Amino acid sequence: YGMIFIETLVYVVKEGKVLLIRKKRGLGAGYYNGIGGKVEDGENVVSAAIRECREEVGITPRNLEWMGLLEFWNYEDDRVESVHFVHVFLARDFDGTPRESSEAEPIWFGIDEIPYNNMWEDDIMWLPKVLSDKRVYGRFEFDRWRLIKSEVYEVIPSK
Ligand code: 6U4
Ligand code: NA
Ligand code: NA
Repeated sequence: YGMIFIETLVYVVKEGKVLLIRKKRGLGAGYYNGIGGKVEDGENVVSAAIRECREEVGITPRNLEWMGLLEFWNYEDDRVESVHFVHVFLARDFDGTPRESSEAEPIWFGIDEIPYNNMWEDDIMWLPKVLSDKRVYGRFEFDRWRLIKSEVYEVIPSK
């Protein structure tokens, strides 16, 4: 059985623009993505999300809104190679000024100019919902990093 990872993904939205990073290394290098990474020992999900924002682009998000959970199941033939549980957050304000790091280059995009063609293939299935303030649950299966199955749901808020 493969490894299980708990990860974070933060979308900073301000003045009609969203802050993405162009990842310089690791999983998804060259793609645009939200800011994030693995939750480490002794951290909770929110503190990991804040730490990744500081490490990758030098900003501190002010108020993280939890927007959902994504599961990425990566298969190699019939074997599960890894499973990623990714907690997605929105931040509408932040402290600091975005700066480049060894991991990432920060770039602002208009909400209607998000470069989905240079992002993970699943992003277009759920990110528009998150950016219109809907919570999501998604489950995606990849075979050697090719998307083979996807399910996306909007989470109904409880009264
Ligand atoms: P290291 O260098 O090990 O600390 P780290 O930045 O913690 O790496 P990495 O590079 O494995 O993590 O990247 C994890 C990030 O990639 C998480 O923020 C979630 C994101 N991610 C993975 N698959 C994704 C997908 N299909 N769509 C998406 N984000 C994905 O939008
Ligand atoms: Na990271
Ligand atoms: Na990390």
